[in-house]
Amino acid sequence: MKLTGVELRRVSMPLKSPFRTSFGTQTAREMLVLRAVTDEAEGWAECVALVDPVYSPEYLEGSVDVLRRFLIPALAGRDDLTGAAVAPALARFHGHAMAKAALETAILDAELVSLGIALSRELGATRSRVACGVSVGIMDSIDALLAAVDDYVAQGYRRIKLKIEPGWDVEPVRAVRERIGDLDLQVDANTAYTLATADRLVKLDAFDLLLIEQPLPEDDLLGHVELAKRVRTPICLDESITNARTAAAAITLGACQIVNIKPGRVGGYLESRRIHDLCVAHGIPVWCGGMLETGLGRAANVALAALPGFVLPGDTSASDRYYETDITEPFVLADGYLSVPTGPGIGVRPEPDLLDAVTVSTEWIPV
Ligand code: OSB
Ligand code: MG
Repeated sequence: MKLTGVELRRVSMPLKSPFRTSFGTQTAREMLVLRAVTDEAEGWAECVALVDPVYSPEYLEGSVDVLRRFLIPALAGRDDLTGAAVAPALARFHGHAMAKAALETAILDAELVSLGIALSRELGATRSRVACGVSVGIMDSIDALLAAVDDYVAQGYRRIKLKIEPGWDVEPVRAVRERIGDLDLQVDANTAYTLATADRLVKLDAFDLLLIEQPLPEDDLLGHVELAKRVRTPICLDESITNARTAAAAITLGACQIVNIKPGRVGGYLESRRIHDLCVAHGIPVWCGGMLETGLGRAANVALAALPGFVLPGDTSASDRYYETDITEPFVLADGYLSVPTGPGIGVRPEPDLLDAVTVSTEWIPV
């Protein structure tokens, strides 16, 4: 396969409701959509970097720059391009996992479309549908939180994840646990705690949570080892797990008992599969994280979440959790599950009119 060029689109999609985490509030999802044009087929992907570098060091305009200036040009002049060849070709550039993941996914999609193979099959999926959870943001009041949770429970979500930060933790978790009975419940701190404020996390042991996600800063693996001795609730890492090597280190040190695999954060679906395989070998449960994806990223995440080691429900919510109108055929929850796409590649395509309606700017990068 030979790459002709990549179209980068900046897209802005209003969120149905503001999403507040310990690092900020999002009211719209602005992201990049990539269309890779090859001599065989076109491939699509989204880059999940946020506008500001507040979740990880990457940010949208940084992704545009590194794609245009370094990553896309590194794929020029080869006629044997495959999805698997992308990461080695980009390896000399440090960081920028989300930009690399988007480029790899778009090329892999083009390759699999040309071969007529579904991404789920290529990755080794063993299920045709995946159980879904929902990530619920920090709210202005417990009443508002309970109303949102009631609504998600009524829609059939199989587990609830609450965003927490110091001051929004024990009380909301207690209130939601009382409200939902024994439905699976977990929390995500997005690095908002330190060992000094960890007493609040010890109190969460009373609420039978599945896990506490990323309580401490991303580079504080030893802090998580220490915290794991103080809390009974299993610790799950998100931000800290940047590739299979850091996953192996975290597991070996005892910094986590569960891993969130988020394809953008780790550089793509092929690295995600390596982390999955490593975790299965160590008996570590995994689940698929999310970055408020459109239908493009959701399709690929659902394919990944269908691998056998994904034993916990993911943040793979239905399109209407996020958007009034998705840019693909919407993903619809059925009995708390989403179906794994069966078409070739990621299995979905943007609807041209819907994509155009949310496109802010378009740039063609020839190679
Ligand atoms: O930490 O998992 C996170 C969204 C944006 C950035 C980071 C995170 C999240 C979520 C939402 O929790 C997951 C989703 O529903 O896509
Ligand atoms: Mg998280």
